[in-house]
Amino acid sequence: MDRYSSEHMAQDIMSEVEKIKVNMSQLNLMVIGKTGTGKSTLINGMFGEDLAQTGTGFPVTMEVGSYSKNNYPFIIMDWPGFELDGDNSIDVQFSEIKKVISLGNKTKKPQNMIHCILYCVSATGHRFEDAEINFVKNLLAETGKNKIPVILVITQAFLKKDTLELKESIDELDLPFADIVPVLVQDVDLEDYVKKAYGLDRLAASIGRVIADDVKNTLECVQQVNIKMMTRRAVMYVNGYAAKAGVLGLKPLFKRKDLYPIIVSTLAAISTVYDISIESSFIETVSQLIEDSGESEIRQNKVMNVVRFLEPTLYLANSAIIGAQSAAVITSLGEVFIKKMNHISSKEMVPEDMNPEILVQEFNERFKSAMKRKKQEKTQKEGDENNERK
Ligand SMILES: Nc1nc2c(ncn2[C@@H]2O[C@H](COP(=O)(O)OP(=O)(O)O)[C@@H](O)[C@H]2O)c(=O)[nH]1
Ligand SMILES: [Mg+2]
Repeated sequence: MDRYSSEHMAQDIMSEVEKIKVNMSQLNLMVIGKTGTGKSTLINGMFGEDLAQTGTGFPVTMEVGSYSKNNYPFIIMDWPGFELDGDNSIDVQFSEIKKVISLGNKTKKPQNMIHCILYCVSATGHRFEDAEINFVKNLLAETGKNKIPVILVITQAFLKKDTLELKESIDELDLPFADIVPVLVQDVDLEDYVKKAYGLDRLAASIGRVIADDVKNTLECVQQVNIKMMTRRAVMYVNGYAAKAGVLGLKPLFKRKDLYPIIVSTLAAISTVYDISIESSFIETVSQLIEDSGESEIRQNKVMNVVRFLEPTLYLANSAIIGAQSAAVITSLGEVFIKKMNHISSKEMVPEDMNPEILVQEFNERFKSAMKRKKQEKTQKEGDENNERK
C-alpha cells in the first residue's frame, strides 16, 4: 500500500474545493459610473488584484470589462465609464445596460441574472449633474422592473464635507437606491495627514443584505474585505461538517475511515471561503503534521495519518472515538484554521508563519475544552432528567 502523503491530501482537498465552487450559485455584479470615479479601483480592492478577464456571457456589443475569480461562479462587469456631455454615448450605454438587466427576467436562467448593481459617484465630483440624474432615474426604473437592487457608492470619499454634501443632494432626489455607502478604497495623503481607506467592509455587508440568499455564499467567498462575513460562512461550514461527524458511531480509531472525508471537506470549505490556494502553507502545514506521524501501523490507514497529530489527547482515548469526539475534532480543527485564515486575511501574519507545533498545541487545547463542554452538557442533561423524575 502506498504511503499516504501530504500530496494526496492536498489533491483531495483541491478537488473538494473545486466541487464546492461548482455547487455554488452564479453571482453576477455590475459596476456603473462616470470615468475616473474609481470603479476599477473599487473592484480590485473588494475582490482582489488577481481577477481574470472573462467574457460577459451577455449579448453586449460594447467593450465591457468583465472579470472572474479563481473558478468561483462569479462575474463582475466593469461598465465603461460614460461621459455625460458630447456625443450620445450615454444613450447607447443605457440601451446596452437595459438589455443586460432585463435578460435574466426574460430567460429565467441563473447565469443571466444581475444580482446587484453598484452605481459609483465620486465625492470629489461636486454633485449629480442633470444628465446623470436622468440616466440614474431611467436606470432605477429598469432595475425596479427587474427587481435588481442598486447601491449608490460614494467613491473617493476622503473629505467629510464633500461626502456629506453629495449625500444630502442625493437624499433630496429621493431615489430608490437600496443603500448609500461612502468608501475610500486606498489611503489618501492629504499633506497634513493620511486619510485611511474605509468603507469596503460595509459595502460588502450591504451587498450581502440586498442579494438573494442563494448567492450570498458566493459573495462571502469572493469578497476579501469583510472578515466577519468570511468567518460567519466558514463557521457555518464547520458546524455543518461537525454535525455530520457527530452522528458517526463508535469505532476504533484505525477504522475511522468515515472521518477522513469530513476532515478534507472541512479544510476545503475553509480554504474556499478564504480563497487560499492549494500551494500555500495552509495545507502544507496539515500535511506536515501527517508526515511527522509516519509509523508503520499508521501507514496502513490515511485516517490514522490525519488524526495522529491530535495525540496525545485523542490518540490515547482508548484508540477509539465516538461521534461526539469526531465532531469535536472537526470543530477544533475548524476553529484553529479559521483563526489563522483571519490573521492572514487581516495581514497580521503571512501563510509562511504558520507553525505546525503551535497548530497542534492550539488544536489540542480546543479539543480538550470541546470535550469538557460536551461532558458538562451531558452531566447537566442527566441532572435535569433526574430532577424531572423526582
Ligand atoms: N487614493 C485613492 N485613489 C483612488 C481611489 N479610487 C480611485 N482612485 C484613483 O482615481 C483614479 C481613477 O480610478 P479608476 O479606478 O481608474 O476609475 P474608473 O475610470 O472609474 O475605473 C485612479 O488614479 C485611482 O488611483 C481611492 O479610493 N483612493
Ligand atoms: Mg476603469
